Amino acid sequence: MQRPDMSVAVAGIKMRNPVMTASGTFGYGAEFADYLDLESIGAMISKGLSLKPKAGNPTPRIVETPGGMLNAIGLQNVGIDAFIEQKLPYLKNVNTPVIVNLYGNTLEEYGEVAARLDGLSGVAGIEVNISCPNVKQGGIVFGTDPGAAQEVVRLVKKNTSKPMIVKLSPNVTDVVLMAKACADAGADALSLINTLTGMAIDLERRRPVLANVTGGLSGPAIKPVALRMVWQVARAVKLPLIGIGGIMNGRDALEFMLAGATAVQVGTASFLDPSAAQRIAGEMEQYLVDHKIDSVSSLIGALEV
Ligand code: ORO
Repeated sequence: MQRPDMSVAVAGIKMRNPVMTASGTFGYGAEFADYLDLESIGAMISKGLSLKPKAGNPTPRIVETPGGMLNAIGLQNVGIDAFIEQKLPYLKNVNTPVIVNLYGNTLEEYGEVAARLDGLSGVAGIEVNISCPNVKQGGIVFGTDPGAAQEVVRLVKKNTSKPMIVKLSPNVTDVVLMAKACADAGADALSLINTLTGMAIDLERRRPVLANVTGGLSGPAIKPVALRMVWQVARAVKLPLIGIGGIMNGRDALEFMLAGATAVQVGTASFLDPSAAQRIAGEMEQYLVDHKIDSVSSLIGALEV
């Protein structure tokens, strides 16, 4: 048998396989080059970038929890100009699509960051973060209100000709409502889910573990929630979806595709195993070989209910 066709496309971004690296878990790409072949994965997504550099929240800002971890990084990043000058030149020499995750402290800032990236070669698309749970301004403020989300999506759309993915928050009552709002406002694809707001307590010190008190929960603990949300959104919205949430191996990734995702993002797994994204793509391919399936795209939304 020939090797299965692992390629997929999300909003015109062609990928050799469905495995992308989730924002904030893969640095700016180069940091991982010693651990995996950057040309073995589907796409890379940068840490969320803002107009100005940002130091993030005070430490401690990461803690392990049962089946997962909490983070409260606070969107630390080098700023969009430093990314373009210092990080992008390296990435341009890697034959893998680069998607830039971006956010704004204000509505206008979202538009401004998107505008700086427009027309730049080496940027295959953008992912708009309206779902960071760890900052007071920006992020989730726009991701829990359908009207506010639409304002961001419309403004970014006006400022970019690149494919626009919008990253949704699970910290809402009705994720389908948010997905529809973003679709109506012009999103080209949706990624879901960002982390679930949680907290950890140090009993002896009677204090929260994280300096920020709360953080975003990720890892296998959230996979069932993420699968449910991808499945619900897939039934309600026509856009391509990118599934995220506790994907540790190829089987997890394929479950997201059955639920309706065209591609997946690997995040927390890269902290345990920095080569996880490459390994997961290989495991997906092996599943197809073992089950005599010719193309991974035939599994998208193929769940029988
Ligand atoms: N953490 C998350 O869990 N999601 C985000 O979008 C951003 C952060 C962070 O920088 O704290």
